Amino acid sequence: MPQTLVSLEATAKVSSPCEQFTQAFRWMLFGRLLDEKFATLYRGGKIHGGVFLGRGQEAVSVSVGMSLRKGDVFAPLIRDLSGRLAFGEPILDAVRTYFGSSLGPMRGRDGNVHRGRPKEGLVPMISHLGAMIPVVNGMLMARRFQKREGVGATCIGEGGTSTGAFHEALNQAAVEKLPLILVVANNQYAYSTPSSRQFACDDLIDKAIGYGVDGHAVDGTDLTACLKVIGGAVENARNGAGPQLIIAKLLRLCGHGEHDDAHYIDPKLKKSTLGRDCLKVAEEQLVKQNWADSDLIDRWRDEFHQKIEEAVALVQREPGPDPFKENWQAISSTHLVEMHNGI
Ligand SMILES: Cc1ncc(C[n+]2csc(CCOP(=O)(O)OP(=O)(O)O)c2C)c(N)n1
Repeated sequence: MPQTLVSLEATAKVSSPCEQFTQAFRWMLFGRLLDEKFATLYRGGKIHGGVFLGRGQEAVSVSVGMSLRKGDVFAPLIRDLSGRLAFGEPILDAVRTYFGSSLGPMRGRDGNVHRGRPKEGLVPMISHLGAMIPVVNGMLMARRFQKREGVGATCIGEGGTSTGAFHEALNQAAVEKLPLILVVANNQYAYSTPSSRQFACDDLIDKAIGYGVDGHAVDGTDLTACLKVIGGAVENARNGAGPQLIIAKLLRLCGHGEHDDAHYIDPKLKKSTLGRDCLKVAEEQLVKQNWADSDLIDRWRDEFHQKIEEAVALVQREPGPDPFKENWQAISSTHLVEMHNGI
């Protein structure tokens, strides 16, 4: 396997604001371009099943992935391709899963986003609607019993906050003072349901008071703010402050999935500050600060396009799963049991 395809670069922790911002922008750009490739392949009939994009949510997602360390837990949702990459997921895991390659982490059994590397703290997704919060709680409780360190982060949409799983798990995390970072991307729509039909409090951040946890509001279109607020919340959880609820406001800049044309999104919202594209905002900041110029950004774009094309070309030649040789019973599959050892 070409080494360049393992991952973009080491998730080394960076110190200066310039280094941190630049690295975050590169992950955002890489995630955006990979998402766009999946959308193109889907439209060309090359990917079966759903394709779900994180367009407009990359600043939030990358800030979560970059704030975590080795030994932490990350349970990403469907819009977190950028955050997965920043956390250290190899690009090939994403491409192999979408193409159903038997060499992928789910061995061709999943069509899109329910992949992970549990041993490395990257939890395979069960559902978008609250199910991952109790899973992260359980992993954090296990770590506590084993006297191991580490925090756990997961993301959810504002629609997911209406579920029982969200309520039960956030309440449990609060009572147990777990180092849970729960990031809500309030992208204004749960599929086609607007947030006015989702919750009746003035702002979702008010829920932090009800659960007795720290709450942080952030502009999800502003990378600088996301790095600061999400990074700060992760450090709070690491230092024993208990669960951290973050509400990031933004707008979903795509359909729920690529099968959805998002015709229902209010045009006024698209023109508002919520509708800003976080990638464009970050690019403008990068240039304004003299941390990069448009030539350098174009070179990064070319570099990522090349990595993506190489990965797609490689995976297209890989075989799908052979049902005569596979043991596909989830509970008894040795592969999955092995993957879960040591959590
Ligand atoms: C029980 C259940 N009902 C419906 C769905 C289909 N579904 C998946 S995600 C979703 C909307 C989620 O909205 P939100 O939580 O706001 O997240 P977003 O998609 O905006 O990121 C729906 C209706 C599902 N997966 N499970």
